[in-house]
Amino acid sequence: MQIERSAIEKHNQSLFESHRRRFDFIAAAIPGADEILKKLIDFQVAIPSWALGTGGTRFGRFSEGGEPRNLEEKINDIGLLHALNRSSGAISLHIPWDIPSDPAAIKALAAQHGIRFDAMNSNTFQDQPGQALSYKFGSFQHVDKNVRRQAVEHNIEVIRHGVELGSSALTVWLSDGSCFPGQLNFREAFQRTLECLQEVYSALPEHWKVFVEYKAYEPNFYSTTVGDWGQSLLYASKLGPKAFTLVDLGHHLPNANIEQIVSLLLMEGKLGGFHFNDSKYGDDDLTVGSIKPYQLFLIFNELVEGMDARGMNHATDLGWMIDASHNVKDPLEDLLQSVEAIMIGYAQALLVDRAKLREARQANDVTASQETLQDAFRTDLRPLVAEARLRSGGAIAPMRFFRDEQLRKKLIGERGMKTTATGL
Ligand SMILES: [Mn+2]
Repeated sequence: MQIERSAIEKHNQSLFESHRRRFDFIAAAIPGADEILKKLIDFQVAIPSWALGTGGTRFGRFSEGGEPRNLEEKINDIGLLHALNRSSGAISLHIPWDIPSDPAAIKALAAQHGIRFDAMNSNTFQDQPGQALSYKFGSFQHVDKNVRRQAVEHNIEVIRHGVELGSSALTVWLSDGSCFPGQLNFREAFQRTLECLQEVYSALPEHWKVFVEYKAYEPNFYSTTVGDWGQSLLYASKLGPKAFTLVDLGHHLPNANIEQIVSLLLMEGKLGGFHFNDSKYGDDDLTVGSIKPYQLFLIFNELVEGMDARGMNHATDLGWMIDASHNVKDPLEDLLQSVEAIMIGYAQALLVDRAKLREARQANDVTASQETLQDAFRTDLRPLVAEARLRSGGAIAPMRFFRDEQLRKKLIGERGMKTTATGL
């Protein structure tokens, strides 16, 4: 399904007057609105290929209907998001759920939608049909070197797929760990994992990066072999300059100070990418900004400050991805909400008065420091985000467009009610 340009224009015309009033008001009230707009227009968030279908839990899965049945349809769905918000111009592919049968055709289709290929994701946390050896007791940490070899070869195959598509990064998330005390020798598990990562690292093409994603627990519940940012940083440091830590917001123990983690990783030049989502308890994979929008803002605040301190390009120097699962919402609506929340958090961080904050900190004025941050966080920048969309050809109100045009109903008409996207 292609969205007609004229439909977006009609939508924008109908909302233009009220949008203009709101935008003019905020643009006059804040400093540097034009600079913020430029940065918002450049900022793109990759949509993961596994997030376009309805997610589920081990208790059940309730399909929305009209889900993409193959990689082509997934790219078309991201094309639809990108046409509306102009901020979803990238896809993060999962192998083997989304192996392109014809890479050139897939690349051309993505290009038609203005979508590039962000980090590739390998999978050694599941056994695939026909797979020789099982990952039940881990992959890179496994005591059997043949299992480790199989896992390394899979990752190298993922790199090959990525090269064909023009990607330039590999994300490795391992479910390796142990469920019970005594099951693993921690040191030996670490060493085996490091050796496998080194083999994958040496297979990286020039200009490629590898992101080592950590997770505190699940599916292993006693120990995880890449369990936190310290362990990830240890691997990334031992691997070399192409290796970085990837932060998934849902992969921490409760109440972890993620903004501080981000700040220090950036300081060390070892923050590679992000998986955005939100959570109440654990790796809940909820809509970005739905539970803790202030935390999201504080993270962006450190990102902006830390990237500026290193002279980094906000849009291109880190991998920005969503990693979420949509159990009770329409996946496309959920993704529209997530991207919107990311853009708002980013815009608010750009608004922080850095000079004032520095001054307050130097004076040990804790109250003024908090006020400075909250001034930005409590400013409604939605009209600015909408203006960035408008200027880059998107819709003023993507969610409204999605509903008014009954896009899900149209997708169900095209694809049917009983469809299942590949993935978990
Ligand atoms: Mn993740």
